[in-house]
Amino acid sequence: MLIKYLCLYGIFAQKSKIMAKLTVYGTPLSTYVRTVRLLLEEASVDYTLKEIDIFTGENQSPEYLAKNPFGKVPTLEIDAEVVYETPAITDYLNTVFANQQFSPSEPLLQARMRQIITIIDNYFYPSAIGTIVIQRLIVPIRGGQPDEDKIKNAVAPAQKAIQAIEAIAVSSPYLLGSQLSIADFYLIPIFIYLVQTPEYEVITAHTPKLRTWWEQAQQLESVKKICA
Ligand SMILES: N[C@@H](CCC(=O)N[C@@H](CS)C(=O)NCC(=O)O)C(=O)O
Repeated sequence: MLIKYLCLYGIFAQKSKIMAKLTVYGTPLSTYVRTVRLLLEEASVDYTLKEIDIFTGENQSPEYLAKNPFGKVPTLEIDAEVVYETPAITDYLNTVFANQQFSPSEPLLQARMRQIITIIDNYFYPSAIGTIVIQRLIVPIRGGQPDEDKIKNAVAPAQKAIQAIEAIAVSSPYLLGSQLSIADFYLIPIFIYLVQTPEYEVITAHTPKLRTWWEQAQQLESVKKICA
């Protein structure tokens, strides 16, 4: 009976994988959009990317706000259903299209994955991307001067966050061991930008495991394709 159920589930999952029409709305440069696209790429799932340019305010258009009231990217459309917030999108895709392969089955490792994602969301992204990367890489492109005080104040929180991740990550070769997980898909897009800033060296000075992890992670074909 169980085998029959599993077979039927497998057929259903396979069918929905073939039949569902997936659309990712977002800016290709966004780290969160890249998190979702890395998962889709690693799972070999077909999808359409509809560009929403956060730099021109397209994310605040009435059409986009009707899909995502917070005006953030990414948003995922599955046929007529809309899902926003990256943790919900990645959980859904991992379950329906990847047979949970991007989430460790061992409970403690699963907790570690959630911890890393939450540390990134709450502490690492705001300091590393929200301040350092924006000030160092985006502000000058738009003709402005980086705010050195803001950058200076963001280094310690970024360091604290990355050291907390170092303390709980396995990092051989991926954050939670031998298999890529959603945590890798979160951290890779941030490192892509952070390494381009002079602050990278000091922020990662005490995270040797993550520096080694990064050497490996940046070699992935999916990373070369999505984060180029
Ligand atoms: N909580 C959201 C955060 C997404 C987010 O912050 N996306 C950024 C781009 S990386 C964004 O939409 N920024 C545009 C804005 O804030 O106006 C999620 O998990 O999806």
